Amino acid sequence: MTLEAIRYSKGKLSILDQLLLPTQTQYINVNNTNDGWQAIKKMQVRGAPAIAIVGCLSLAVEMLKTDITSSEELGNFICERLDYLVTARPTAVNMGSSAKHFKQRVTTLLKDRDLKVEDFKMIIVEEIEKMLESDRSDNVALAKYGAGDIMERCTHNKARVLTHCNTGSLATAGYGTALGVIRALHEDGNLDHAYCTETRPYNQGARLTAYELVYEKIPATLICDSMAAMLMERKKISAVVVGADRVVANGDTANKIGTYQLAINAKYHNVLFYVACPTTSYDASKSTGADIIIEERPAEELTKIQNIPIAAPGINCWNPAFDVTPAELITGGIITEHGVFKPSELKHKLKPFITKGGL
Ligand code: RI2
Repeated sequence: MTLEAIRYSKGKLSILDQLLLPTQTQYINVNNTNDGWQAIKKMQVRGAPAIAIVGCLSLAVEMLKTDITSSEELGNFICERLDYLVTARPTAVNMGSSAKHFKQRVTTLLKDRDLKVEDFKMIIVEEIEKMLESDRSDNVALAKYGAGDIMERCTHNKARVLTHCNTGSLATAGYGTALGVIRALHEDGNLDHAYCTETRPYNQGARLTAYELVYEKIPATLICDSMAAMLMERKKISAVVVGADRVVANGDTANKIGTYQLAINAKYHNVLFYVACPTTSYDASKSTGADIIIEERPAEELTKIQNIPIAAPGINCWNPAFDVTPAELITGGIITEHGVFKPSELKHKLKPFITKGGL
């Protein structure tokens, strides 16, 4: 059985509270978009694809409870709730793209004067529900491409891979992106060892990725973020594979803080550096990483762990949650469900798969 971050059956949504992992496994109900917004903001659910899926499913759950009788009113309600959900966290593109896509669907469906309000509602709800399965199958396809490329290009018989943050079943609808690549290498008997960083300040690596690796019985070792250069120098790492919160047109990539320094380290040590990016995490509307808004989170995430103070009281803190890795450092390539591409070819290669609505 694989880990399930998101549980959904028609009109019922619950999520694994990721703030309590790894010590407690507790699901919480998400009954409406207010609950969805809170869960995303507090990071009870996190990871770029999972944020959009839970946000949209929270809307589906709420829609199924509404008794709005006019299509115009329902359309306004959907659009207003989508705009609200986008405000929870700014850096990952996925919720924003989903909102754009479903708002465009609302506009299109409202043009059909014969469409009954109940049918309008069910079309949107069912399209949202499909996000779960398509995210999972995209991740499986992406992981196979990534594992294949690493084995073709690495000089070792089996790969030793370093990853950062959490990009597994807990960050997605299932299988994972960068962690999916590690999973695929392992399933094919091609993984020598996986290394995961702690991922300070919020420890998604130590709490979540390490949990998934142990759960899946994948041979793995945890390191502090500050050990990455030493690891690359001493442990014959074949590749670094990380996820993405937003990859823009030129290939610049926003991902968890600390990704940029891993890419610099990888370049220095001649280690292939890959970004796993399902098309839903690609943003063609922004040209370079300078256009990406970087979320800054509360100082307490640095100064406390599980509410226990670990820093000198009164010290100033800066807590950007993400950094931008320049495309030129992505030496392995950008792994998508359609293949592995150089950052410079991404725009052209993904063009056929991007619809106007953003998904
Ligand atoms: P995929 C996470 O951010 C990390 O940046 C991680 O790389 C990404 O989301 C996972 O999403 P946070 O939400 O890479 O934990 O799987 O702040 O797309």
